[in-house]
Amino acid sequence: MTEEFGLFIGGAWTVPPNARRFETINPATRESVGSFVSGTADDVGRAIAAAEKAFPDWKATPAPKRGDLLLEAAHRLKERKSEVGRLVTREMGKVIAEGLGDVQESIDFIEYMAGEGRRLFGETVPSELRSKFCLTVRQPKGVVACITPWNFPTAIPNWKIAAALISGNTIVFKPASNTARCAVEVVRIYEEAGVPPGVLNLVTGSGGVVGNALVADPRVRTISFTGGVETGRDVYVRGAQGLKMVHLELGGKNPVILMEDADLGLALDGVLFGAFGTSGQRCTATSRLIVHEAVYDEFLDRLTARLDQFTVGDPLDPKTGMGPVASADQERKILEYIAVGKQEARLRYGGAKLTGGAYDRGFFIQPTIFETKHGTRISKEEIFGPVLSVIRVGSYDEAVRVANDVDFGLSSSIYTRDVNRAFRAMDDLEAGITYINAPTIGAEVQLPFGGVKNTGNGGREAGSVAIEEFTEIKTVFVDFSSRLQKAQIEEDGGE
Ligand code: TXE
Repeated sequence: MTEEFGLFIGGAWTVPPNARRFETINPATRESVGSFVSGTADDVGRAIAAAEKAFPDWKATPAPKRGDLLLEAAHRLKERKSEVGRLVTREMGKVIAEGLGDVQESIDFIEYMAGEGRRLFGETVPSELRSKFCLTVRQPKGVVACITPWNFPTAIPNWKIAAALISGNTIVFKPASNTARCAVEVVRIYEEAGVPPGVLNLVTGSGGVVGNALVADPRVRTISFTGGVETGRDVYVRGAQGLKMVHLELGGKNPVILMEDADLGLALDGVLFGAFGTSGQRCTATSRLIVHEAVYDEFLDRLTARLDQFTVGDPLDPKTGMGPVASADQERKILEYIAVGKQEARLRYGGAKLTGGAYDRGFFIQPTIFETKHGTRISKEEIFGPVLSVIRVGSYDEAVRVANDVDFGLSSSIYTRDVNRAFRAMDDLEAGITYINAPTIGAEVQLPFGGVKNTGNGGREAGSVAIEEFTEIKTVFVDFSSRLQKAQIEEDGGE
């Protein structure tokens, strides 16, 4: 019997009359995980109204007290880490070590943001006039919408929710439909921690209905969105009609550059983890390997030999290297790209859906490597699956040219022992994140996360800057001279 879940509006789990439902499934087995309400525009309206009602009191709650609530949430999540980590793996398909990592990232970020409650720094700035004091304070924006994808089903929602809450906003949270059960658990943690009614609301349902209603409603001032480029662009354009702040975290086509002087053993571990961790379904996944010709053949031989040892299968088994991809849609899209790759490039490894036995129940694809020239579709478009494009280059300059010649700029990496070259790469790579001698994945919550070009529109999540997305800066002038003083205008009226 599939467990049924409602919407969380105004502090209560509710099921609207005549609600339509959808189910999520385990992508390794197709077993049902839970049944959820397909929210309507009406439900979104009620959630926004609840958030609006809760806002004044939450705004007035001292930020350190808001921080206490976050600490309590982090504490509860810590106690339930293994249970929630297993749920992430069951509903999304990433291997259990990564499912637990997803939850740990949530815990780390919630704790980090709790501390922000005792900072939320403004500035004091000198005035050009006597007896005048100038400062800035941060204020919340009001009702914010958090729209999230399925690839980090607890971490990405928590990146948004914890930053929005500590800043004093109230929230309507709309998760990706195929990880709705994880979203329920995220909300329950805050509920158990004592979040006041209406401060955090959850409306499950489709992007077309729930997402659109959130974007269209004038009461929502800020939209924080992580997902695909096309959806993000659409949300941005429609949000602009209402002059909303729209914060976007979109795709990547992240390169590892491997120079001739690199530690190849180190790079081997990094590329395997970067390309095939989470079945390649991370926005920072290593999807291009740009290799100097001097080490090209040796490295590829070693890489494919390592893949022969790699197990694809049950993500709950700790020995499994790679689980299924997240959904039937993901499987179809990735297999389409593999078919394109077979036309335009040389298939070096994998390249097929895994079938037979337990594989037939889920969405399993072989780790896949193509050798390709730069410029093919598979070398430039985001595939979001376990597919690595390898490109041969003759020099550092060529490697950087190739690395930068894509529409995205999220993460990047170079393996080299030459310190000068490493520092040059920090400057030269067009990306929001550059790793030296480490793969393109591995964000830490205390550092900003985001990218350039089509990866977003300039904002950053995580780190101390996470609150910028969710706060307005108010400038305050205090004139204690007891007379009218005029900035920029001479006292005697002269020039
Ligand atoms: O994302 P979508 P999907 C990429 C990746 C993937 C593709 C599609 O390439 O294959 O995007 O994934 C909600 N108004 N990334 O379908 O559609 C939707 O319900 C408002 C990269 O999951 O962008 C979900 O909650 N919201 C990315 C969220 O938007 C709408 C991570 C994201 O859905 C909406 C995930 C609308 N009109 C996917 N339509 C990364 N790089 O991290 C949908 N949504």
